[in-house]
Amino acid sequence: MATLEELAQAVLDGDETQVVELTKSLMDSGVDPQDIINKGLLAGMDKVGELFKNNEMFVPEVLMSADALKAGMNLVLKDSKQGQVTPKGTVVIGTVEGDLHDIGKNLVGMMLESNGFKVHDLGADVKAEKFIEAVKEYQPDIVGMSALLTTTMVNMKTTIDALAAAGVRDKVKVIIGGAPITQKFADEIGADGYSPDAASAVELCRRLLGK
Ligand code: B1M
Repeated sequence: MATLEELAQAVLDGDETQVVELTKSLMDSGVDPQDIINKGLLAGMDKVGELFKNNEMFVPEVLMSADALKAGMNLVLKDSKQGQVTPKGTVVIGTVEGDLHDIGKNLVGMMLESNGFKVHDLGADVKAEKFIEAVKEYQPDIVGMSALLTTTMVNMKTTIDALAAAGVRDKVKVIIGGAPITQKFADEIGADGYSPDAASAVELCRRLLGK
């Protein structure tokens, strides 16, 4: 039987085919999807982060690991999404301007979808104007912003200010997250909520909408 350690290693190796095979095998064996995500897929990505930080892994390899991670996540979340009908709420999500990191944001979006939310993903490097357009077009309950860089997290405040200037701030709840983000920062910039990971982002959205 496939193991979670093998899955983590396959993510680290950036071996998408292997990740897909191992994820399927673990799912077929009845392993808890949260364990497949946290102890397999994300455990592998944590190791990638360490090696990247120490200059032992470089951008092309990191991107291969990211693709492999995404392939595995898609399988697990697609499975848990089946059978859902009425959306619990609508969320517009994006990574803020200047920031290309989209893995965590994608994960949050996928977890929200798999828990019954309708998600409009604006992608990465999203300017404030694009968030405003999306709020007007989709009329979401929640706007979610992600940032992974200390240099781009300031654009969360820029976006909140722009939403206010456009007269739509009070129509939505704003939630933020990403590795450098804290509750203190969320309070400082006037966000309605912060969550440290994808699972608690789902809880936060439920709480904010009273669901
Ligand atoms: Co970049 N990078 N990177 N990188 N990268 C970091 C973030 C860094 C910490 C690495 C390091 O030096 N240790 C560092 C930031 C330092 C800082 O600002 N403090 C860094 C840097 C410096 C850079 C560049 C500047 C490097 C360079 O070019 N010199 C450059 C910047 C490019 C840009 O954005 N303009 C860069 C580029 C890249 C790649 C393109 C190679 C790639 C991104 C690929 C992609 O996303 N498509 C990349 C990656 C992969 C990383 C690391 C290794 C992994 C990030 C990741 O995906 N983690 C990262 C090191 C690390 O974090 N250990 C690093 C897995 C992901 C699931 O976690 O995104 O934290 P995370 O998301 C979590 C939570 O934070 C939370 O939930 C998620 C799931 O649990 N969350 C939310 C996230 N968003 C949320 C939103 C919410 C709620 C929760 O509500 C809306």
